[in-house]
Amino acid sequence: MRQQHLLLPTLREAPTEAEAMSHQLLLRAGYIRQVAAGVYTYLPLGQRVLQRLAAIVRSELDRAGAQELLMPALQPAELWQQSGRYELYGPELVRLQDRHGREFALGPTHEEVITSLVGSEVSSYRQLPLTLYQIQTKFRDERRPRFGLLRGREFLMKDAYSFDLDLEGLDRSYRSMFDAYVRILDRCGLNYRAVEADPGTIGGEGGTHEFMVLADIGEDTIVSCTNCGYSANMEKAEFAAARKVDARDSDSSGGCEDSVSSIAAMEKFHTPGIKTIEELAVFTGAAASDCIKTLLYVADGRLVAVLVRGDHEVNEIKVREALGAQKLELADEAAARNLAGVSFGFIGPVGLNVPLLLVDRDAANMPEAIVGANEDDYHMRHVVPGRDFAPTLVGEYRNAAAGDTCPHCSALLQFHRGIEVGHVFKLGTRYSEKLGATVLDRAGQTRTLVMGCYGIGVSRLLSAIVEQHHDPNGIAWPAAVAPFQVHLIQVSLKDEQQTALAESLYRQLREAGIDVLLDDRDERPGVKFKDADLIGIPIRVTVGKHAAEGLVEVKTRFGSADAVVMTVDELLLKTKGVREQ
Ligand code: 9G3
Repeated sequence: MRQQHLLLPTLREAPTEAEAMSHQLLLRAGYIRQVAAGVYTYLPLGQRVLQRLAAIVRSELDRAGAQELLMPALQPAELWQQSGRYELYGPELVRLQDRHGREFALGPTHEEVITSLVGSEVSSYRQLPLTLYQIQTKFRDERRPRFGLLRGREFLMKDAYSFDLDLEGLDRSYRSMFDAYVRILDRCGLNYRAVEADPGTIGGEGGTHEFMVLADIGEDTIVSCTNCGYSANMEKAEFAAARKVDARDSDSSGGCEDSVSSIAAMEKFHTPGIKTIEELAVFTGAAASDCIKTLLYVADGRLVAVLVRGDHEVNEIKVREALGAQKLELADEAAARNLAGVSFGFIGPVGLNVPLLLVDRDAANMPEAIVGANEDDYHMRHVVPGRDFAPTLVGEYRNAAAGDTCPHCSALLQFHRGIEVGHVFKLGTRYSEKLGATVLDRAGQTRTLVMGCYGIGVSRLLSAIVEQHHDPNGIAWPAAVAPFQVHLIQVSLKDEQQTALAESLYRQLREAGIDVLLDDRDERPGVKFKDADLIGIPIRVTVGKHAAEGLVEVKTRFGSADAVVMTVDELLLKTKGVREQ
């Protein structure tokens, strides 16, 4: 392609509104433009990368035996009512009416449509296993669209659905998709982890894994073992229980019982305006780990207090599971006032009037603690769990934290930020039951299909790759996904020898099956090279001062190696097979 007539509007300055580096670079390098919050146009270069990604996804899914189809974005509300999800999802589900007043949704995902289809069209076990997929635009009205393509309201997703007769079949289908995802992300040149995840509201019965691209901008925290390969997202991550006796308690001979008698009676003290653990630690000179945080939640309508050590964070998934609750939300400040007559910062467990008091194991094991006094501007010290308040339940209700060790091998856990680009779920029969997807088995018995579902955010993948493949000058695409393989730059349009060589090379490279972008613009060399660095095509070929001798300068976008002067034949040899790696 000739750059002169290519719609490739590069920007000198980083757009101020773009928080993520990938968002800035995709705007600056002319890959995308924003149309509305979380809604983007893919310019020609952006579209080329999306097509490359889609091709990688297709080839690996086809290889795994999945079949491509295309379902509508416009979905009748009835299907969502049948699955029970029309009410379950709030404003995130984009709803609309047709001219007759019939209700529809713009598909945020396609479990309903596909299960209904397979329910009508598949009737025998002989047609199984079956995995179907599509690459299609999805709609989710996110509260906070952010980071460009990383959290959009309209985005491109590959979604796949497997149908099996039994759980063993599901395990095979799941494994085969999992393996395809590994190959896809490897081909995209990504540094990622497949982590154990929580099935969330979609309600999986078996396992679920997330594929997380390691990047600081990522909205998720990944916990992984430094020794054995265990990795999970923060919601799901477990850790080995700490030893019962605290290090500070080294003069006591054993368990809490011995030390309790030596601890003073609890005592209220004045802490004017001190509302956070950080303020409390500064004010008292104690460590955050000497304090206990008390948080109020509403679990399926019931009020619950959850206690964790001051330096720990509550894990709401673990709390929800311990309570067997569907829904868990932080209570609002009015509830705190109502209950204890105090504001949030001064709530504590002593004499607190809640039916359920969940205490994290590490908080329960503290010899003594500083807690809120349930009175504005006061805290209590020398509070002994068990002596001064009685937990309803003690368990693991917190997130893993620095210093925690692996639940399997006890090595130290480490933490990374990650961008979720893929997710595989074992769904079970939840949708097939509701939407009546059954087949007859070998014995002529009716069996409900066992499903899995598998997603890859294709547009998110594009951003995630840029997060991992850039430098201060711009993007540096892995060859397999680059919009072009070679960027051919003619330094001066006035030099006839350069024109002759550039045109002949352009033709020869294309004849060799290589995607070439020819910079034939009448611009200063500095502008051309700056744009080339920004755009990030892997191989840069400059036709300049050596053109008369038939020589070109070749430089790769990544690595610091200097440009190499070579003949056209050497170049043709070098560019052969760059895509295949
Ligand atoms: C909705 C809305 C938002 C949603 C969903 C439904 C996320 C929803 C989970 C999934 C699960 C899998 C197929 C591909 C793999 C992932 N956000 N999820 O179901 F109505 Cl508004 O989409 N779907």
